[in-house]
Amino acid sequence: VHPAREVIGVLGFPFSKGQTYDGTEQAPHYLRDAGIIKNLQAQGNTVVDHGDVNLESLPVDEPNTDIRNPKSVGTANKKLSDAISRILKTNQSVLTLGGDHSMAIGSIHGHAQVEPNLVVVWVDAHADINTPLTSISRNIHGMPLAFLAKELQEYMPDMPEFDWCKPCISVRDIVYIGLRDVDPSEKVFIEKFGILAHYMEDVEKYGVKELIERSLSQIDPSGTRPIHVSFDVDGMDPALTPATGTPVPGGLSLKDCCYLAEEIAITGRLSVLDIAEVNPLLSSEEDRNLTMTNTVNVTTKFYGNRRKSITPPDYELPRP
Ligand code: 4U7
Ligand code: MN
Ligand code: MN
Ligand code: MN
Repeated sequence: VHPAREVIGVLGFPFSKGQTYDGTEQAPHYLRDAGIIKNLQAQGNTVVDHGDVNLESLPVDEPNTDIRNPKSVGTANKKLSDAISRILKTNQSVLTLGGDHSMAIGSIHGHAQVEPNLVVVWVDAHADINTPLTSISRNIHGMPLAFLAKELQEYMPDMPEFDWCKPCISVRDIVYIGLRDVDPSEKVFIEKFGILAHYMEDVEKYGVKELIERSLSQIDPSGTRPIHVSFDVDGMDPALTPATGTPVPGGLSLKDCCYLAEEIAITGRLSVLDIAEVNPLLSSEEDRNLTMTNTVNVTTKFYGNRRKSITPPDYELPRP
């Protein structure tokens, strides 16, 4: 069994060029402001804040490239990959605060350099497995898994900006939860490769309890492999996380997400968690606060906070 990574290293990735809206680059700031680190500490975790990945001097992309912003997305994610590997090598786990979901390219790549045996739990309304040739939007946040999965490479055009990114996972290492807006091309990949995919319909049909149990045992029957959770907040219902760029109605409830996160925490094998697609600039202040509150709440559940309540190790009952 993998040695537990007891200290949480928090790393911000203030980036938005994987899609077209400004705002996700400010999410790390808003999530820290909403108390994400204080909450983790209050429940007894040791947390080290590594600040944000420095993205000040990224190359500037030409406007009419085949896909949007290949240079800046490629360069930023290389930096993220290196930073994640560096932190994991000090035996901390990593909580990556994105950033749009193109961040999974760097995050999973960096993780795989240290933990080549990782499995990926992808919580999202979307499958994010378009290639530059199948994508309608041309936005790289809809493509990260195509960059990462070995089996997809024969469908990938040559992309010099991503030469550093060697495919490092198999389609067999991925399980999706929460899908409800999958493009035809993505559906073909899922079926062709038999990728484990749990759609919202399945959450309804089997309930979150059975689905999580099944997901974890399907992807890793031995229950020994390091877990990478890539959590796109649009996997949650937009009533809970309205401040996001591509909301899709009918998503995971707060209860679903808490249960999922609690079960992942219980495995003791979470080594990287991405929080992606929070966009503080796309909603009213009220909806922004709601999004931060719910995102922070679920995040703490991944690190041992329980709805049945926990007592910090140093708590002492007062005596008169
Ligand atoms: B996200 C989409 F076409 N599939 O490729 C695309 F519907 O990280 C959406 O999950 C991608 O939020 C959404 O642009 C990316 C679209
Ligand atoms: Mn999504
Ligand atoms: Mn996504
Ligand atoms: Mn999105």
